[in-house]
Amino acid sequence: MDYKNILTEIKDGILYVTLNRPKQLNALNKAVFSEFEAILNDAENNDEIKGLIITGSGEKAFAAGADIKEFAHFTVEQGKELSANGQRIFKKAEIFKKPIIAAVNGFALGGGLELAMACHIRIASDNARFGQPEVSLGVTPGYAGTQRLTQLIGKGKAIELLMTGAMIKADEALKLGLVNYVVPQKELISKSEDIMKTILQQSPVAVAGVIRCVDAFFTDGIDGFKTEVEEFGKCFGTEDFKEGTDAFMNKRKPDFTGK
Ligand code: DAK
Repeated sequence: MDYKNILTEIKDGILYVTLNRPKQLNALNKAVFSEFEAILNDAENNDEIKGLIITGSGEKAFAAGADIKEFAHFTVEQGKELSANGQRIFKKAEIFKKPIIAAVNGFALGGGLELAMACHIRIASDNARFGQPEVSLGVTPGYAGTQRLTQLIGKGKAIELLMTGAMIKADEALKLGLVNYVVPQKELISKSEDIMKTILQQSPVAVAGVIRCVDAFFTDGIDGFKTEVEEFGKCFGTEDFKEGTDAFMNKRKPDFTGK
């Protein structure tokens, strides 16, 4: 896979996705979005890839937001299109059937934080900074920041961060539940790998089911409890379930195939 704005590498079943515009603090322009979508599409069908770790190039930024220089002169219609397109792509990440971890290695602002929030798990380096500064630019967040921040940290603190545009440090993000762990920057990828490897030892079928069930909690018109009944029931027809229970009863480690 060869992209201009994103680096990719597959190692031990993990696809490393590195946003690669370090001089622009990995700001997300249209090209990044379309490359990211192509990467997700490819990863979905590539059996070699079991999970994704997304990070930013350099030591300063995960992504400092949507590319302000690119959208500065957009019309109302272009603004709506930009937002709808970004939301669609980030939703793809949120309901992706393979686990996605955001390794947040610096600024995660605006669209950058929205991308991190669309991932299943967020690990931050101790120099990471988080915020939705869009109001300072005269726009509301456009890639579902108002929705996912509220889901993750609750209305009271979310609306404060969204209305003030304030930036918070990694330790505060941890307290708020915005990130799962904070580690020194040099340990960021290894911590992300540890968590990913633990997930990859589980049944991929069951992990994908968990992703769908959790998403159902937040999806209008879908009963998450019913979704769980369905997902739970489906597992009984899988090879992974037979393998998992057999391994338990025979006191051995399971070897899941994801079937
Ligand atoms: N876009 C484009 N370039 C950016 C950028 C961004 N978001 N953030 C940084 N850069 C560029 C800077 O312009 C600078 O480039 P040069 O001037 O050297 O060419 C380079 O990256 C280094 O940045 P700084 O020199 O500013 O570095 P500092 O360490 O001094 O400051 C900073 C770091 C992160 C505090 C600062 O760069 C900053 O405040 N950046 C902007 C952060 C921000 O406001 N982010 C939110 C972007 S708004 C929408 C849909 C979605 C969105 C909006 C509308 N519609 C549907 C309409 C989403 C909006 C956002 O994400």
